[in-house]
Amino acid sequence: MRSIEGNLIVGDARFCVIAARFNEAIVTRLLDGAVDTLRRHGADDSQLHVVRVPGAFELPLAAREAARGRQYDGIIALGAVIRGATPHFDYVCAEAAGGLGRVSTEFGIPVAFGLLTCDTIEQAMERSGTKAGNKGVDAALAAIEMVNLLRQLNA
Ligand code: INI
Repeated sequence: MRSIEGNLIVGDARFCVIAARFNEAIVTRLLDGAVDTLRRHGADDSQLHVVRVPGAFELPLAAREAARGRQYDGIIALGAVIRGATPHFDYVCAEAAGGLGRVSTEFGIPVAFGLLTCDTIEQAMERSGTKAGNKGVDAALAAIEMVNLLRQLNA
């Protein structure tokens, strides 16, 4: 049996990190985690572009344009959607998740889903660098692994 999996070495891969500005205090922690992870796995600053968008709803369009240009090997989408008193949360989450998934499959490029979808700010804090880890770190690791997996699958 041959097992194929991506390693966690950045090598010459280029990454676009797209981060929402909404819930800035949380997203900054995700962004710091993602950038730190990419650097620790070998990326230098010439291999990293950070793009800011207003909110999670805008992540798919920015990801689509980043993918269309073919200058990146992987995309990491970061944001935090926190439930309020209306159904707004559900619309933003559905658009972001569905849209990012479609960009990934349509363009054949890894788009890591670093979007927190939480009921409370406390849950978001826990998942952005405190007791439940950092979803930005996880997303960056997933992107590196998938870039390397695709390189093997397409070799
Ligand atoms: N955007 C977020 O990233 N997180 C949220 O929690 C959020 N809420 O709750 O409203 C949010 N809304 C803004 C949305 O993503 C768009 O930027 C806005 O609707 C303009 O298109």
